[in-house]
Amino acid sequence: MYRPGVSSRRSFPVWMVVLITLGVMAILGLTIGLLVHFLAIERYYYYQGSFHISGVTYNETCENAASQASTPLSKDIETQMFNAFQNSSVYKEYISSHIIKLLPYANGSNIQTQLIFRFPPAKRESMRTKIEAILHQLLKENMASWNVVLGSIKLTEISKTNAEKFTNNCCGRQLTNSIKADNRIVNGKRALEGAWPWQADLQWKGKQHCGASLIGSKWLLSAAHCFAKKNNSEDWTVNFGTIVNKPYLTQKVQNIIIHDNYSSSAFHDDIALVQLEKEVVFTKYVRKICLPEAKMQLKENDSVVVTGWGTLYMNGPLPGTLQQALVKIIDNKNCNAPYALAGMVTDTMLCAGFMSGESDSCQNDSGGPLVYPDSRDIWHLVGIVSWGKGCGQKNKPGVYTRVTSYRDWIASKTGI
Ligand code: 4AZ
Repeated sequence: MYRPGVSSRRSFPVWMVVLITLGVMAILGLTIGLLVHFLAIERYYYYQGSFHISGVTYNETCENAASQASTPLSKDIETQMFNAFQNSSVYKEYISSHIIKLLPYANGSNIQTQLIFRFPPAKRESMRTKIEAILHQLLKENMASWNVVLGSIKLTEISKTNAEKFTNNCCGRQLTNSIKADNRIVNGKRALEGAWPWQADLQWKGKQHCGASLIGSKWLLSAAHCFAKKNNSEDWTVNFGTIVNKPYLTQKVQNIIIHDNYSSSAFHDDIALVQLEKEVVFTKYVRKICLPEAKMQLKENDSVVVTGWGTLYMNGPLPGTLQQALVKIIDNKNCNAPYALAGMVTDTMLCAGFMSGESDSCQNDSGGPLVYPDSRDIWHLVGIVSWGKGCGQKNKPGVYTRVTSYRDWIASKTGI
């Protein structure tokens, strides 16, 4: 039967057309988005590069301090690698390259490096080929000076987690982007997160009392005078992180080892070890500092950095956020001048600061680190904040326990 107004052709209601269109657009959008995300958006790629050298046998991982013997070779390789990538067609994608290990290998050593690049996933294969070619060329050019075994080069992509684990377990490495981004202690400046990841806050009965440095997963180095009349492990907690009231990590103390010859009157042997109840898991914000070799020597005017949550001036307020100050090494002879510390500084102490005053450590910085970067920017613990005549006073630089003098003592108690 004919019914006017009713078409024999079936049509969809308007709402359904709109819904279907929206659905198709959403699926299209999602597909394009995912394609862009996976193929065009840049992400970080981590590689482990290795090659052999003949002649010299090194045995070190970055978990321990680089020895002075291998530093020139590592520095040379790192500099040349940096230049090679900076001056290559992949300079825009290049982020960093470092030596991680030098291990014994058949009459020589196996050199392991870590390389970081940033590029879109679509370039993965071509980048790999280019990186390999640049490394190959670099090693060929330096074959004679480094004794490279050509043909031993290997490049493996590794996961971000594994790459970070390598660096986190190294000693003396700052979080890379914490270094330049921003620029008390006395006349210091606020430290960025991850800049001094070995710095610990020693709290006695819940109050900020001293500083300390993480030297192993279970060990901290601090000053003996922090524990004078306060040597009950249970009263102490160890915090990590830059803000006193917002620690990343809190650890309990198992044992405190104070140097047997510590004398409170003369501040001799002002050094102590703090053993943690549980091992610290290293992260980019909690890492250990390298210990210097006993024979390492610092010169007058060498730049070092002291960090801590100590007072901003004598009997002044506490800052709450970790402070850092650049100070200069002052030779013991100059430091002991009659107008300065007049013979009170012994061989097992070192002076750092400025004769003019300026920056200095102060109360509650005690036990904290005085650190020195080697030529590769790997930081070493050279001093422990110990004592001073006031803070930031003219001709009265800060006095630190000289860590190189206690290298054997530390090894005998900790095995580090
Ligand atoms: C202190 O009282 C203290 N200027 C620590 C370091 C310095 C002075 C005093 C060095 O713990």
